[in-house]
Amino acid sequence: MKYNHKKIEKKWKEKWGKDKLYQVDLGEAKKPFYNLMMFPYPSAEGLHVGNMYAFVHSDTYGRFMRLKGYDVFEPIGLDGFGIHSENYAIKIGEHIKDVSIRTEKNFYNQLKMIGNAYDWSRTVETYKPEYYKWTQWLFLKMYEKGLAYRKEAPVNWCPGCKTVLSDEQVVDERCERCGTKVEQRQMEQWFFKITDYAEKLLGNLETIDWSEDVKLVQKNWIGRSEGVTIKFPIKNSDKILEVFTTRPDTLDGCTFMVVSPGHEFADKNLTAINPFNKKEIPILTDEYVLGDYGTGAIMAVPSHDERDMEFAKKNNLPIVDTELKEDMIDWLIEKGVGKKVVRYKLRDWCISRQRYWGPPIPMIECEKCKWVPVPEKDLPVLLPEIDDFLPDGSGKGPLNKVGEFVNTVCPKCGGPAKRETDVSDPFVDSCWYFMRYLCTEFEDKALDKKRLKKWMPVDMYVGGKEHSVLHLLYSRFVTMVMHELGYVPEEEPFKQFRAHGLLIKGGAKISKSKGNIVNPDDYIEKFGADTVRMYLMFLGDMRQGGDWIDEGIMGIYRFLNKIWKLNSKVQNTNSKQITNSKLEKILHKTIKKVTEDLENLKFNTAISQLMILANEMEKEKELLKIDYCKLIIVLAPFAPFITEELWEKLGNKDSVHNQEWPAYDPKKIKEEKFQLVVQINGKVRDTILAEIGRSEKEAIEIALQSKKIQKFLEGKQIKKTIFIKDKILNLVV
Ligand code: ANZ
Ligand code: ZN
Repeated sequence: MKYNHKKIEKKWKEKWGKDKLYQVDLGEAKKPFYNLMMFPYPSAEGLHVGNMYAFVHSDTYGRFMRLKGYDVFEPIGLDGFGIHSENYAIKIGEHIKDVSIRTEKNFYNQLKMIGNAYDWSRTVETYKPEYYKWTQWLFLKMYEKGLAYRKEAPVNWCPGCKTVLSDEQVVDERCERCGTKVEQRQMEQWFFKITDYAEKLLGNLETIDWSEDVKLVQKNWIGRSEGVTIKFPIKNSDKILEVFTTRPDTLDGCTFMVVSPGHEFADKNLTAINPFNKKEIPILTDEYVLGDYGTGAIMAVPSHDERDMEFAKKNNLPIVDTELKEDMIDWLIEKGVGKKVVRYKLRDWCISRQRYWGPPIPMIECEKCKWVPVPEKDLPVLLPEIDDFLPDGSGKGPLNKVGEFVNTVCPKCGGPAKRETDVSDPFVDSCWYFMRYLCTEFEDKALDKKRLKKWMPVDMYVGGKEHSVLHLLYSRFVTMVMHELGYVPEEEPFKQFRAHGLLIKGGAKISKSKGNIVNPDDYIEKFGADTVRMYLMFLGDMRQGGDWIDEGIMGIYRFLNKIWKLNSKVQNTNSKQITNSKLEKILHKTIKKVTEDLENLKFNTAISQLMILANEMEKEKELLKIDYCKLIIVLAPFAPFITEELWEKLGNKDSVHNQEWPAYDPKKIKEEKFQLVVQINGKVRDTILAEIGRSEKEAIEIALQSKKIQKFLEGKQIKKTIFIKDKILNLVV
């Protein structure tokens, strides 16, 4: 029978579903292993092959851990709320609600096709009320803890998406979503106080096993800086202007001061006094000084600082050299004008979005009581169904146009009040989803402490590094807060995180605009999911990414056909069992290599080794069933469908995915060469590298070719030889 991937994959998809093969009893599991992959956000009709790239690596790892005896929990869901999905719906001119229903079906069908070991009983979709009810609850918890607050501040405004963005969503001054250049607008918004956790977010980086480059990006983003604040008295006043500097030793070179445009001293033409030399210096205003870093004011030292120099030249301000060389800090502290401080670049997380497709922020503004949180019992604050969901750029979200939604009563005093009409940033949805997966059956609470104690932190998380300071930083922050509230056992959500590289095609990023989209469905149809999976993993090291080449997939397809045909070489149990030592060795070497490679997420080299083994087996007339079975098990994480079918054909009743990962015997992986020790009359005269398994006759021939041995034997007769196989040859003369 030929390898018919369509029939096989359909059959097992159904059977696995029926048998609930990949469902884990989260309450009872003995050896929990939480294998997580970043859930996708639908911004098109379906998944592209780049999404699949990350998923199959992660799944193969999870399947490996499963065979190693762990109760592997591998969930999936959809990050369907948010601007990505909404912008797509607007583009194709359909309502986001209809688009979501359709894409959910498509995404889940595709995810089933690729054969990942997902627990389909615990999916999470961020736009379902049963999920976002708890996202709103999370907001309330933040609010109760004083970590959610409102302030007017200059915020990033995207004219394309017509909403504000967080700092993390602005990349090179452009919107991370649509690429439009971001403007600054002064607006009142909701913020999460992530800055309170700056120190912990930085310090804990030492304790987690993450890709180093991702840790470095977080470290720089948090941006710790040690410096001093210095008080400058204002002339003829009891006011002072405080600055933050990392260079107090340049104080004598400070010839003017600059405040940010939002500063209370902005545009006031004040004069300050340099506390070191008592010289009078002007206070100017310019936007090169940031309002929300340090104190929003600087001491300008044009002789040492480039920006200050530029500003001084432009405005004809004095420039003097500095002479202070010693550390000024002690002097400043002694005089009571300076204080050591630590500052962070990290700013609070702006979470308000003037858009439709997100969870309404559960706050109510009462004329009398001001801002009042929606009581927990009234959650969820349902997102009203409206036809006109387009953002209008007014600075208010589309919900502001829905009277029945906006007008409400104050939960505190019962008086007239208005609902907040902004929705929260989609990154609020995704900063805690991995905890909800574990608790989907609890309808009366977001998080179950006992459950989280058993399963958190996530054991292995695989995903893209583009989320280094977005999702990955926010998740750490929120988990820290949930830890303080007693829900999560540890502060850190992800014990291990590994970033994967990008999948490209023909040297370019796969994108619609480049016209090089690879639709995984077509390839799955033609070659099967097993081939697509293995090809994606064979393209290169996961961390580096890979270049998809259409022709390349044939190699993997042929390999799986070879595996299929090997089945016909398997001895029936009646024939004699002869161990083939050469094959046995390659088999054990393969188990060793695949084990170690999978432990290190080196999928591509593991596949190469499996190919070597398959080629060796192909040379044999007959194969021992036990050997072939081992091959099938170690191949199973990579190609779950074909291995399951072959496993059944071998007469097994239980799933191949419930077997035990085979052990290898180190003794069977002996070196192929050895050092032949050649003695003459019991004295070592040479050691020669030789292949193992040489006979006595062959060993003598090898010895006689050695120049050293020839010298000792000159004019002598070999009377006797003593030979220990693969060790010593002693010539008696
Ligand atoms: C005097 C000076 C002399 C400075 C010198 C630097 C070099 P980091 O390391 O990034 O923390 N600064 C302080 N607050 C600022 C703000 N709100 N906006 C813009 N610049 C600000 O840098 C700290 C330095 O950045 C501070 O030290 C201050 O300039 C400037 F030769 O003070 B310095
Ligand atoms: Zn009120």
